[in-house]
Amino acid sequence: YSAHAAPEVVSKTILVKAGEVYDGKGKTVAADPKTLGDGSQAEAQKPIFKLENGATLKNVIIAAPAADGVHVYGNGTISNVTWEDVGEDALTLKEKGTVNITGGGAFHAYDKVFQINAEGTINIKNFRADDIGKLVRQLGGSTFRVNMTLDNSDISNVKDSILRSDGPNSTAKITNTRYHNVPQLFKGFKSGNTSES
Ligand code: DGU
Ligand code: CA
Ligand code: CA
Ligand code: CA
Repeated sequence: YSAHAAPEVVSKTILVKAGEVYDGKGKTVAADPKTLGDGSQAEAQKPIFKLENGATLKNVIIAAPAADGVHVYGNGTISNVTWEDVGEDALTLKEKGTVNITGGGAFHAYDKVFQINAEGTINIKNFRADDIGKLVRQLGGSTFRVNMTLDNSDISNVKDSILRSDGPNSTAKITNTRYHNVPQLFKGFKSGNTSES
């Protein structure tokens, strides 16, 4: 059950060009499983949205199947985007940059919500996440620096941890956030590189 109209089915990745804004005005989209992916844990699915450097994605609900979600190349702004049922993952940073995520939420992520595959910063604010493996994961075994912040959010029913990295120089900061059924806030960071208040 979901309280919105049938999603608009996206069969080819929507490109949001450098510096441009894609405003969904509250519409719901989903991936065509035949072309983008079925939203399972299979790797190499395609994203519904590809953001070039400096692009903005806002006011969109991503329904199932969500395939590989959103790919960000460089800096990106994500505002009021809700993943109703995260696919392989919800968003991936593919090239060095800063991603600012404000509002919205992510639900039913079997493993990762935000996957960080390049050096950079991810700032998450006013966000809701429920029934997830991890909220942010820096690519396993990578040593580039990633700074993660989470502020004024509500996180529940986490299997692993909220923020996770193996990178010796990566940092994580959580402020003013509520938790329910969260086994660990941080995992894999060097001691002294995390803070919570
Ligand atoms: O162990 O499979 O980073 O989805 C490595 C993982 C990783 C993928 C990938 C992704 O390579 O999860 O962007
Ligand atoms: Ca993956
Ligand atoms: Ca899911
Ligand atoms: Ca992925």
